[in-house]
Amino acid sequence: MPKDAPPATRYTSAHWGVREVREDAGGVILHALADDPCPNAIGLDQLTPEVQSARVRRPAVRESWLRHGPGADPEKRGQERFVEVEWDQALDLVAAEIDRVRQAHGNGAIFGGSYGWSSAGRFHHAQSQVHRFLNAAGGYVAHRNSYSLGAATVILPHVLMNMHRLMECHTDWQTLAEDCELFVTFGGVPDKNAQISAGGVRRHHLPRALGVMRESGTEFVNIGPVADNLAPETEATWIPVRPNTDTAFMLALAYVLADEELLDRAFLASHCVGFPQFEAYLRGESDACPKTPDWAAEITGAPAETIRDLARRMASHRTTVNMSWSLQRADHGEQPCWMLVTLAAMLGQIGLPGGGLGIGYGAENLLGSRGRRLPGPTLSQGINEVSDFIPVARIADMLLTPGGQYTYDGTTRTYADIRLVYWAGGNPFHHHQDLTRLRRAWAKPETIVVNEQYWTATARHADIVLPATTALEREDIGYGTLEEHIVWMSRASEPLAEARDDYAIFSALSERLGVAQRFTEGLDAEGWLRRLYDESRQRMGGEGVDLPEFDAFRDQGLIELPPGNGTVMLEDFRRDPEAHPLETPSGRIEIFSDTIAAMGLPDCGGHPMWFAPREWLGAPEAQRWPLHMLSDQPKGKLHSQLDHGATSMATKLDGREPLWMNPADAEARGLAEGDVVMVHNDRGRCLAAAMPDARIMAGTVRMATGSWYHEVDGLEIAGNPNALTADRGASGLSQGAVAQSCLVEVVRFEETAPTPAPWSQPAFTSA
Ligand SMILES: Nc1nc2c(c(=O)[nH]1)N[C@H]1C(S)=C(S)[C@@H](COP(=O)(O)OP(=O)(O)OC[C@H]3O[C@@H](n4cnc5c(=O)[nH]c(N)nc54)[C@H](O)[C@@H]3O)O[C@H]1N2
Ligand SMILES: Nc1nc2c(c(=O)[nH]1)N[C@H]1C(S)=C(S)[C@@H](COP(=O)(O)OP(=O)(O)OC[C@H]3O[C@@H](n4cnc5c(=O)[nH]c(N)nc54)[C@H](O)[C@@H]3O)O[C@H]1N2
Ligand SMILES: [Mo]
Repeated sequence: MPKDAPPATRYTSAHWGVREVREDAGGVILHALADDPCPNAIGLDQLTPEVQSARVRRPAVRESWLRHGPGADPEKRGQERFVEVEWDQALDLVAAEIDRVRQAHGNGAIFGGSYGWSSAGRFHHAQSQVHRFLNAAGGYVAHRNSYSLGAATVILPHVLMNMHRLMECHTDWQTLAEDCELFVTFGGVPDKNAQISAGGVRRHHLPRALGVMRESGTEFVNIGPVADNLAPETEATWIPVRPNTDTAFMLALAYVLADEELLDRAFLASHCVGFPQFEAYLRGESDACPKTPDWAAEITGAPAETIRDLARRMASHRTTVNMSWSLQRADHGEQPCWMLVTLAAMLGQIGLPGGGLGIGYGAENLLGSRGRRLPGPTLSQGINEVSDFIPVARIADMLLTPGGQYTYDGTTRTYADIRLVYWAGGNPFHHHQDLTRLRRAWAKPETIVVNEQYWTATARHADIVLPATTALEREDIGYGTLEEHIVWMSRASEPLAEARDDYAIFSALSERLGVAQRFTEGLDAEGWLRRLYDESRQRMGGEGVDLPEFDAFRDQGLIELPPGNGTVMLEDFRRDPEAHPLETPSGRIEIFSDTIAAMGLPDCGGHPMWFAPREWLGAPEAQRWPLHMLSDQPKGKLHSQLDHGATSMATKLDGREPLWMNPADAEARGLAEGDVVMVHNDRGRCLAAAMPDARIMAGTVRMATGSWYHEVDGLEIAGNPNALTADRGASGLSQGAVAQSCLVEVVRFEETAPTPAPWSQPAFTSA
């Protein structure tokens, strides 16, 4: 570098964006990248005193646990005081407890599933770190799948393809702008959600990509209970339908295609299996119920004529059909995925530019990106000697019913008897459904250890809390699939108080457990960063992408990776299904699946079907709980992260989460904007601020997830929708989470509303 060159720009990265790190007299300031077409402000507030004030500063142990040992007064978790202790004492306690449990009960009594998004860096990724550590220590009960895609991940490999591969092969935005005439989406294309990609976003594509599509002539139709999830630039037509009834709507579209012979029978014969069985169901030959538009109108609330017109338009245009991931986070969540694939197959445009399907355009920035799929850096988690796992959202069932049986993807499984839970990089008291039930389940294990940066509800409900550094306090490598960059994440600030890297914490524990070599392989953090980078550099070299050497990379900071040439989903398969078969048993799209039919499940059959959700506006319970509550992803943050920062707080009313509702529903309850309301059902009660808005259909209310759970005498006061949601599996196939199937009632809160204050330090006492 020449002597007078200005210092190189420094960067950091988070799931919501790559940031420039600048320093002035006032300290470190984070900036969005100047050439990001749709920058956001998430996390720019991370170093503010409000945010830092909720940090875990020192290792802490719950008072009873410290005095009386494992299993002491577990029902007091979340209410008791903590005692701050020295690092050595905390590490000794955790190591001894892991050792006790594995000696007495085996590693199969340790739940290390530890779901959560953690931070963006590829090395200091807490979930990978805790899994690698527990593997080194003999293994743990793991989790499968995600809260994001619980049902889709299980159904799609049977009928189309693996969900991860599907995410990466979505037809890109530019191709859609060139070739898509009609974009029909169930659940919008929410630009609030595309702010995120796992690993970090370099350039945010929405809503510009949608604007370009519109300018190029694409017409948009948005089907679903809310209209504000598709950018105004699209000038979309909104067809309101009741929550969780999309499958019925799609079935009726399919009925019209079949009835008016608007379907592509040649494609169904050459590229699919099982259409005849499905057609018999569609026409009502197998169940005496033809899935006509009139039938669907009753269920969805959309006029039959609207459905008929749309089906005809879809058949006569180059059409992409899309659904948001939220549709499958519901009772029978497999069905909308399977039905969407079936509908696209009937239109016969799969594999054509601008035609076919999308599962989750808008859910993350990477969907529709032109980035190339490249071998980025990954930390190996090692080998788990315990083969046991749960579908991720079955955690409370497992803790409450050890030895209990359940079905999953064609197998019958038994819940383990868990004595120790270790969590790092996730917030179950944000992400799990029915938090009152989770609290009961959480009182079962003898010990709960949590590594956290902040005093979240999960940290407060632990026995031992170890303070973790944030991504800003360590060096790392940022990389996200299809994001077109790899970035050296500089240390922007020193670790707060006594916080340590998860890697340092697990290194110290592995030392105490005699497995240091297996965990660290003799490397410090920098050694690992060099290794991960060098491995990725070599693999990228094999793909014709030349990366600089490690030291040059570190100096340079941000490296652009070459974009791809555009993608058309399943182009090869369309051209030659023999040469490019799918990974399904038949190699074709399975509209009927022998595999699934053979499972004999009451709640998922051999082809897509309409099953009434267990909770929805058509259920008898809707007499008592007349509003369907959707709980979607928050605009001003990622999940619960930085809930107390200025960007997130700006989305609230007086520190309370808004509850969006139709003006007619508000008026019927005498509510005006900002009124404090109580949202309630048999499972729980929580406070929110009324927000009347005509872009949500009558009968539906919507509240974002992410407010830190703050419960006072059975009332959640910050506005966490998981105080109300139901904790049950989507079906016996996937056992996915069903956050979006939830009935509630809303009333004005007549008492003085307590001020939410979950973002503070817990009560401490001395030993
Ligand atoms: N009702 C309802 N509930 C939902 C959903 C919904 O639609 N409706 N959506 C679901 C979905 S899709 C998801 S993915 C989940 C998300 O749920 P989570 O992924 O659990 O949510 P986060 O808030 O991102 O939790 C990450 C936690 O890790 C901590 N953390 C970050 N970096 C580090 C680190 O380096 N080390 C350590 N030790 N900790 C760190 C953060 O402080 C934070 O507490 O929520 C689910 N819950
Ligand atoms: N800013 C931000 N972005 C995020 C996240 C975040 O926390 N913050 N989380 C990320 C994660 S982990 C995930 S998994 C994705 C999730 O992506 P999605 O699951 O797609 O996101 P949601 O916001 O839950 O829902 C999308 C839209 O679907 C609507 N909807 C809900 N139920 C129904 C229904 O039954 N029918 C129809 N037609 N529409 C329905 C919702 O009201 C919402 O407008 O988002 C990612 N993006
Ligand atoms: Mo997710």
